[in-house]
Amino acid sequence: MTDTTTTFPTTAEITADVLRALKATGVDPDAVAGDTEVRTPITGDVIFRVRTSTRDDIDTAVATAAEAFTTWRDIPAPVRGQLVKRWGQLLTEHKEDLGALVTAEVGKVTSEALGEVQEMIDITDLAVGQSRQLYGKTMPSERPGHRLAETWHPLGVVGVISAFNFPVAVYSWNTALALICGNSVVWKPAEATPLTALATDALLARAAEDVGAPAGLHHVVISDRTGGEQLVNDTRVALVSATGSVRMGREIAPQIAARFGRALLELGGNNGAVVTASADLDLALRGIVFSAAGTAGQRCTTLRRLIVHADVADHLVPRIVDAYGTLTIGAPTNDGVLVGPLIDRQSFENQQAALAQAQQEGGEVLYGGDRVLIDDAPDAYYVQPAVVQMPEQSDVVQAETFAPILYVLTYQTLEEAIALHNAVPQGLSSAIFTNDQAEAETFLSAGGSDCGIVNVNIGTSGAEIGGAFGGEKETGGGRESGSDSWKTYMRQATNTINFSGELPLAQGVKFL
Ligand code: UN1
Repeated sequence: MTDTTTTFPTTAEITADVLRALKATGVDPDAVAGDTEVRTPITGDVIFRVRTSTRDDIDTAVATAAEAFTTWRDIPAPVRGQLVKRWGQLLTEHKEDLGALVTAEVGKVTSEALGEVQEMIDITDLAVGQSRQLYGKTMPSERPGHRLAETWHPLGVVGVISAFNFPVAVYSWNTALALICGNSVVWKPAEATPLTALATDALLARAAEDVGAPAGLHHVVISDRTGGEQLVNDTRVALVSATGSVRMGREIAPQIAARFGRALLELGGNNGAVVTASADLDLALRGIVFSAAGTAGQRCTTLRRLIVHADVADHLVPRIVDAYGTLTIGAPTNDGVLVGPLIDRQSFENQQAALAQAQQEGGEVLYGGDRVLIDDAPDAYYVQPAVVQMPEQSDVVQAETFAPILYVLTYQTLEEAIALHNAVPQGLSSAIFTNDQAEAETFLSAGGSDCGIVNVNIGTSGAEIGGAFGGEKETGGGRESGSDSWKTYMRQATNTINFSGELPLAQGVKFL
């Protein structure tokens, strides 16, 4: 339903709040002003004009980062952790400022915007601890008086290309770990979110100053795709960590491979949840609605495919439709609103095209899909999240449409459900709702879900930072955030140390 209880913010009010948040985080708006329009999806209007980086600016950023790396790599990792610790403190202090910028540029509802900043704070905590745990193994040597070990060293300059939908959290996953591992970072944020990026970088700059970190360790470059391409093709950028579409991944992966650079790709998701006949449907309902309609369907972990047992579909699906009817759609700054705007008109058009295609392929729209026109904001794109019953797997279900559409498919056997679930090209996140341990374990097993994230009795979105985040198949195979993702930002060296005074050769080889 449309939010009619509160007044809609004006573009002038949003702009004033953005300027306030920029200043509070240490960004001088005049110093970053330029010609490129920044719009808020809340009203669709321009809130700022930002200066974009030139080719030379980006070249200088990489050169300076490469130079800073040569100092930073020799600073002990736990001391490097102090930079990230200070950054985390500043992020905590400025949680609301950054949250306001996320809401203004992305249109996330306040609670989700603050959640995104919390995710940044969480990863800084993890990275500080990790800075004392860059473990290498020691292995027994086959030769007497020898020791085998491994050491982990930083890579150099890490290029981070981030997407609009998580404008700062995913960047922070990369940067917090890259920095404690001894790398420097050049960041190309999404075109839609330069201001959130500038504020985040300003807080990192302050942290660097406070702890006396070397200058030039981190840079943000404001650019369109050409800036990203420049980082991708710069041989000084040792690792490119890129979040975006499969199409982008297909373009950049071969370019990075051609120069033997490293890539960490987090591309599309087309996430599914299986609901079995044994599931707690109350719990499933809440998990499904948050994952499918939350963030207006614009998470890479958004639930897009519901695979429900035929025996419970008639109990569950009407309840999802009813719950969708209660979701308040409107200005993300207003209390009680759960569904904010889509990022732009193109997203809306993509949603409409997918719904039309779904209907051509035999789908029936059970709920939503209409634009919610707001009188005060004719250039903003608010939509009702849609639920579409599909007769079977079809082309539209195979594609990720970055808007809130939940396709519903039914099944009879768990084997059939798993086959349906895995029959898409993407492999990011997945879930099963069940109270049957054997069903859960089957979904978690090697022959179960083929995704990088496999959940039980929880939706597909909203992962914690402690686990590794990423996916298989067209999702690109990268892993970010927790667990041992830190290794992606380092290179491994194997050491054989001989203290025997002899020179026995391995494998019993005799020579000289
Ligand atoms: C993304 O959409 O790119 O698991 C990241 C989640 C969030 C991160 C999403 N913690 O939904």
